Amino acid sequence: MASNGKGDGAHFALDDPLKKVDPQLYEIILKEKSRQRHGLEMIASENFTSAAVLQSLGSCLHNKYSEGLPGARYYGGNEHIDEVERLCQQRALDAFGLSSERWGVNVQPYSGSPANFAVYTAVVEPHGRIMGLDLPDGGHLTHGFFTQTKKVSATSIFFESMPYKLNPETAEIDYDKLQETARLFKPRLIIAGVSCYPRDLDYARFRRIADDVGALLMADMAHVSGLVAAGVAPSPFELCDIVTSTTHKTLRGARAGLIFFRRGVRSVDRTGKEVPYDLEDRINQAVFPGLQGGPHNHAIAGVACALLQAQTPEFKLYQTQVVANARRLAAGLKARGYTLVTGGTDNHIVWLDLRGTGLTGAKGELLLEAAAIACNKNTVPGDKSALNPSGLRLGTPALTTRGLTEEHFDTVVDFIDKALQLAKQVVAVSGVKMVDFRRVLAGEQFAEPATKLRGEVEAFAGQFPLPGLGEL
Ligand code: DSN
Repeated sequence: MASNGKGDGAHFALDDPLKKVDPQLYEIILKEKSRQRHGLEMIASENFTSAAVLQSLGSCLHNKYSEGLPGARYYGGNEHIDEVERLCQQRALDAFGLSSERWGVNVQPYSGSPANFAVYTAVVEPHGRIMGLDLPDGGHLTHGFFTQTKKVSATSIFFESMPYKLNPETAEIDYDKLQETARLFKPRLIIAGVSCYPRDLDYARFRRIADDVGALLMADMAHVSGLVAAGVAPSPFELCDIVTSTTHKTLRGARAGLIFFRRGVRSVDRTGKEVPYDLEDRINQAVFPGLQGGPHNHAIAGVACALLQAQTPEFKLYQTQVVANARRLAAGLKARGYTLVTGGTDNHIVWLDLRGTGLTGAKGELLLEAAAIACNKNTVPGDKSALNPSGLRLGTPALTTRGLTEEHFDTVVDFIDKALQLAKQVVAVSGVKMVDFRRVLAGEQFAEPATKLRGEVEAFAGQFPLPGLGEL
């Protein structure tokens, strides 16, 4: 429908559909749906959630305020909201094989970043010390990123953060150096978590380091929580005090966050007295009233539903395929001469190092986007600036949800290679400046090969169903 963007006039009925009330917005959503359907989604943190999760998100639960916890709310009318939240809590424990005697969970964080910040405010005093993997080495902003000139993340503004890094030789986490630095820095909290790292974490090593310096150990398993639930990646629960996660990446649920915290005995002191954990109240109070207001009950329902799905055999098969596809993607790219950070993958991430190709992450990302392949530029270990990264992060969760298997990823490798070869040809004409690269790519000289490649990708992607979506 053509649209003037103003709907059908000044009046609307509360039951009118979006298409009628707001055709401009409706059309934008349809365009995004088409982009998702006809492109290849390879952003490692994205996924396509199910119809049942989307239905929960669009439900009447959205309308309700419920500050507080189940059974202790600041608003009336919450008997069913309490049921939803308790169901979500129980399923979160079940999905990761946890007993409610040893673990509790807060399911109210709006997403992963607020979940992490809530933990810090709960267990670290203002300007207390935190250690996380440096962002250019694959860590997340919320793990404390700062530069020489700027405290970028609020974690580094309100707490003192000290990064640990990858070993430049192996590109794997430098645990020896982490131990050495931790002994000097004496952090209150160490974070074992990543945003771009294709290898399993050694939680036992993290635990030993945390114990050595008397720190709490928090895992941020946002990227791998689906793999953990399916048992295809190591579980952080046995060895950590606190575990946070988002719920919409490999876990494939609604967008939200979770904080798991230990209950029961933390240690036994020299006199034989048991020292209990004191995390539960601190963390619950940091989430509300410390940082958040009313929980997003529709999202909590969407997470509850995804956590039920995460306990099925289908989900285990899906996660096994996610990893198999990532391995095939890595092998295919290596066979074509590309360099991968760490040389391969254990999980859903493939980390491409473009140094030495004449390309940067931004140029690679732009050309892939022109070819309807979505991924993101990413620093690689050794990069001097997070603003001009030399790598690309690719992921398999979203395409695996659409049904792609290993042989389909051979075709995906072919498309990526074609796009990056084309990018090199563009650079040969444009030179290194991004502004010139954009201009030459958009110009006549490369219109035909770029359009042809995009057409091939769109025809390929269009064969695979996009789950979960009805009209929109
Ligand atoms: N977790 C980030 C990512 O990996 O894309 C977003 O915050």
